[in-house]
Amino acid sequence: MTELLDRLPAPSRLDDADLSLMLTIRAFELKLLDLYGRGLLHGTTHTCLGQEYVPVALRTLLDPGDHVFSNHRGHGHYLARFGDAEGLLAEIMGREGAVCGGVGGSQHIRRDRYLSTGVQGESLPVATGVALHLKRSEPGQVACVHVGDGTFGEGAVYEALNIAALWELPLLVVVENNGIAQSTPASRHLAGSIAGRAAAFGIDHRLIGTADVAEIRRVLAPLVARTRLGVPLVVEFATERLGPHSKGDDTRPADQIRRIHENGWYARYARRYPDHLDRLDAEARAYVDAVAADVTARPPSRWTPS
Ligand SMILES: Cc1ncc(C[n+]2csc(CCOP(=O)(O)OP(=O)(O)O)c2C)c(N)n1
Repeated sequence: MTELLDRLPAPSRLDDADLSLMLTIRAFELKLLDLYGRGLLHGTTHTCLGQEYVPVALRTLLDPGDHVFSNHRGHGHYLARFGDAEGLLAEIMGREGAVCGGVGGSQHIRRDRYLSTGVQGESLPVATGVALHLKRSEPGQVACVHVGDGTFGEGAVYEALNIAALWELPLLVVVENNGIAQSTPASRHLAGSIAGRAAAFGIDHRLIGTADVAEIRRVLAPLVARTRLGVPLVVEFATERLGPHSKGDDTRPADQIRRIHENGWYARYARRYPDHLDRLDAEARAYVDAVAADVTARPPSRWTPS
């Protein structure tokens, strides 16, 4: 996968809003690991370091009437949808202002048409049901669901794909294939391919091997427009997980991680547009520092079951 990314041409220049969002997501995730390291966070968390561009690229292809189903690695999905770093950090830290009163934490967030879950494979059937509802009641809207390559081993995924194809549902399945599931490389858990599995249900599949946001949008725009008409789609991003699975549990050799760093969107962009990256990165980090200082000082969140 690294080799695939390595052969790509230099990225095209991002507009400020996209780059700023990608850098804010990265700064947010780095801040979480820092807070954990200092004993200020509890439970677990899974960062999307390296994969930030996926929800940012999709952002302009989705509209507020679409549903987004996220997974355990969902902070970037949330921030790309709402841009609400305060509410998310407060949720993760269990502080006042938390999106879900602090009971959802890192992995279980519901807001408007956004839902995340830490249960692998749970979201596909739920998103399929919502896609059926959308087809009947709000034609033109899609249900977009993010899953990892490891989650493609869950049986529920196939029941959902079967129904989505059979009933021609507006379901957009985004597979963030980072080549590893916790500590198991895809070569050890995935027989065949994601493309082959989609094909088995007659579902169209696209492999995205670039982190270039403009290029991703160019390729996906017509396909997402078609999904809105009831043609389900599996989009597989050949991506890389830069950080550990959760906090300190990276089983990969150091030189592999170094290569992922060097080939990732951040390093590529920094080499091509150093001034643009430095300016917006400094702003993103300062913003996240301020959010963290503010949220850390807040009292615990309260939640009353209704
Ligand atoms: C039903 C279920 N089984 C196991 C787990 C534990 N678990 C959490 S993340 C994960 C690996 C997921 O891998 P993948 O889908 O490739 O996503 P990635 O972590 O690479 O983003 C596992 C096994 C879980 N959360 N839910």
